[in-house]
Formats: sequence, structure tokens, C-alpha cells
Amino acid sequence: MRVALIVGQSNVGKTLLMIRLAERFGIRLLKLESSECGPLDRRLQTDLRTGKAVEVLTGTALNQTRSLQSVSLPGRVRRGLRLYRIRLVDSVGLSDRIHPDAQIRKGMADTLRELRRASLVLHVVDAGRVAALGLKRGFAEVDYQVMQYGCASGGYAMIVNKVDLPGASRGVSELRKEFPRVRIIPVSARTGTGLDEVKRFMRTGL
Ligand SMILES: Nc1nc2c(ncn2[C@@H]2O[C@H](COP(=O)(O)OP(=O)(O)OP(=O)(O)O)[C@@H](O)[C@H]2O)c(=O)[nH]1
Ligand SMILES: [Mg+2]
Repeated sequence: MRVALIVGQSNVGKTLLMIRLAERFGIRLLKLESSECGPLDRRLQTDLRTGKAVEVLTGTALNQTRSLQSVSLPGRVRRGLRLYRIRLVDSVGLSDRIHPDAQIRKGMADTLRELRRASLVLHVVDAGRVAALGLKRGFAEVDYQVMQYGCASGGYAMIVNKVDLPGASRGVSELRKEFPRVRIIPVSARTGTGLDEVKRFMRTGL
């Protein structure tokens, strides 16, 4: 089993990306595994149709996702002589500041632990935010850290999401100019643009 971790700031579209990617792998019913935060740290499995998942798991509230949640993808990827399954993991939005909510702080810590385990890092950045706020404010310190860690360990792609928004292409250009050696994949989890390229990367980038 190899972990493909979807990681980034809150509200950049990580959860919608997980659902839309699962659909690209042919999944219509998500068998979603999540770690329930609490004293027992139990694992829960929920079956959700992808349409319903978009309704209940995504939204504009900050830190809507409060713990790791994942789905196992069908098929296997060959690396050398071995075949691996991929588990696609959606994570808790990271931020530069210390969050006041203890459950979210724990979720962020779990996310960082998962980052160390991940074979593939899908680092999601909001193109609209970078276009509107500029690199300094749209691409946080924590984004630099995720990018540096991911690039050093291999299997890293910056997934620049929300390219359907007006002006977002300016955000993509700024990121390309600033990080010319980084693999950047512009996508829209909303319209589906670029998702086939992410899928190809997941098949070849392990
Ligand atoms: N226009 C546009 N909106 C998007 C896109 N992807 C996600 N969104 C919207 O952005 C908002 C946040 O999406 P989520 O998938 O919940 O974001 P997240 O990164 O999981 O957020 P947290 O769980 O809070 O960390 C939702 O209202 C989505 O509909 C996109 O490609 N284009
Ligand atoms: Mg989420």
C-alpha cells in the first residue's frame, strides 16, 4: 500500500479534489475511512455516493475537514517487480498559526505525520488566492515547507486548483515563474480540468 496525500491550506479544495479523483479512478461509492478524533482514536468507515460526499464533506467554512479521511483506489501500480495499491488520503488544512481548536491541532499533527509516510504528495494551492493576494500572502510559509519537504523526498506535485476562477491563470503564471523546477499541474476540481494529468502523475510518480 502506498499513500498519496492531498495536503495544503484550508479551503483550497483538497476534499473536492479527493472526491473527483476517486471518480476518475471509477469510484462512485466512496468507502471512506476516517480517524475519529477522541480518546479512543477509532477508525470509522462510511459509505457515501460521490455526489452526497460533495454535499456533506466540502464547503467554504475553514477547516471543514477535521481529521484524516481516505479512500483505497482500485487497481495496482507497478514499481519494478512489485505491485502496489494506492490509498488516497485527504487531510486537515494547514496554517502558519497555532489553531485554537485542539481537535484541529491534532488533525494538523496527524497530517504532518502522514506527510512523512506519503509516497506521493499532492500539494494543493488555490490559484485564485495567489492571483488575488500575491505570492507573499497567497502562498503561506507552511506551503514553502510542504513543497521543500515534498521535493526533497520525491513524488511531489503542486496541484494548482480553481483555475476556473477569473484571473486564476495569473496565479498559475506567478507560481511557475517563482518555482520553475517544480512539477506544477493546473486543475479545477470543480470542472475536471487537469485531473487526467494528476491521475497520470499518480500512476507514474510513485
Ligand atoms: N471555483 C472553484 N471552487 C472550488 C474548486 N475546488 C473546490 N472549490 C470550492 O472551494 C471550497 C472549499 O473546498 P473543499 O474541498 O472543502 O476545501 P478543503 O481544502 O478540503 O478545505 P478544508 O477541509 O476546510 O481544509 C468549496 O466551496 C468548493 O466547492 C475549484 O476547482 N473551483
Ligand atoms: Mg476538506
